[in-house]
Amino acid sequence: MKLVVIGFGQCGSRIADEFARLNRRARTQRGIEIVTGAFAVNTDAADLSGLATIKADYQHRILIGGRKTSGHGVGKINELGAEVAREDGDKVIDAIRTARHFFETDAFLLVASAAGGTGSGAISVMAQMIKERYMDKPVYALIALPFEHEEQNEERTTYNAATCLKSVSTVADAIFLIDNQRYVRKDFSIRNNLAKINATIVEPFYNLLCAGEEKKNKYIGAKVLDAGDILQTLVGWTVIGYGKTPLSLIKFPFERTRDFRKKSTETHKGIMAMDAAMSELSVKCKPVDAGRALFLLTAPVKEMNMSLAKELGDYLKDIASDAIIRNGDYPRGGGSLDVTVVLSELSDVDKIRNYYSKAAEFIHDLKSRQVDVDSKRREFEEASKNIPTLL
Ligand SMILES: Nc1nc2c(ncn2[C@@H]2O[C@H](COP(=O)(O)OP(=O)(O)OP(=O)(O)O)[C@@H](O)[C@H]2O)c(=O)[nH]1
Ligand SMILES: [Mg+2]
Repeated sequence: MKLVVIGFGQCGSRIADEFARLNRRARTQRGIEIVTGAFAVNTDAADLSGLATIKADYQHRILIGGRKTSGHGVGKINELGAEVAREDGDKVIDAIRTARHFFETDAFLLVASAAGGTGSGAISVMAQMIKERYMDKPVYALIALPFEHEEQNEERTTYNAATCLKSVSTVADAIFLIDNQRYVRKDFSIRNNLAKINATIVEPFYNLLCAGEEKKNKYIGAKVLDAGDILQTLVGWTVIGYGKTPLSLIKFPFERTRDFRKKSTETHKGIMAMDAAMSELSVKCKPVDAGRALFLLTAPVKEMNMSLAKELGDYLKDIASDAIIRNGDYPRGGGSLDVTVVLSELSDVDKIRNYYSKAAEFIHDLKSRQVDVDSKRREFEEASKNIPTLL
């Protein structure tokens, strides 16, 4: 599957940059393309120049809102992010057409954080513009949710998240949810941590996007998971997970014989990888709430067999009992057995529901606070009523 990836704001741009890096890896390791164009859009000129892989010209690193923000961001006011996108969105639409193999693109992936200003505000406006312009291609969003400490310290964070998620859910065909907090690794410095987090966020997409693009026979699975399967799976709220089991983990003396024990070992490794993928889902959710799901098994060809794929399918069906499940196998890789899982069409996500109710409280508090402020101001002005001015 081939994507045009467009990042908005600081977080979105960095993750889009990571997708550009993923494409470079696919090209050098596997000789295939998975990203037909990568773009970064921001109101902050300095952030754009800090990217590594996205082409460093004004058509790929696109500055918007120059007049309103003088290139310094919108300071977490996502209404301003949305306004700037409405005014300058055409710059992005024009740039997309320059993507090298644009006609081969299967879908758009728009990326932003929910809690900032630029990305949070711009992503839904741009999703709408792109959908109107390119009606035949689905538009997906990938949204990074704030860290716990950001939610605790700042009401605006929750408010931005709620308005961003609601808006984007009304226009995008599917929304990948990414909970930053679940990617925290305490032993890295913040800068490295974000870089590490971004690499971990995009990793599950590598095999998923590559599997259907392989041209060489030996890398084509018994059941290929191609763009069609992915497009059919992605609807509404979506999470993604990825797990791997090293193949050297469990060694039996009869490793090379095709006996029962070998088969059950493989199945065991497969289930372990799927378990890892399910416990590393990008946002906590209940698999029974999924209406659609897919899994991809990636492993060296000698490690795969039909019963393994069937066992994994049964296993997923047990925990995501209401989902239509699609699957595929991808004979690639060396030392591990990898499983990518996508759960989509989720009917409920606790975390989002929480944002909605907290933001509603915040709006209510804000209104009553405003009434207090107004009456205090009136009293204050009243006190100066009989004082002459010098102007
Ligand atoms: N995963 C991830 N999250 C990030 C990254 N950079 C910022 N964030 C998160 O994104 C949110 C802040 O949004 P930004 O993307 O920095 O904001 P922006 O869209 O540039 O908007 P303004 O700076 O307000 O104009 C916070 O929740 C951060 O934790 C990143 O590189 N990776
Ligand atoms: Mg910014």
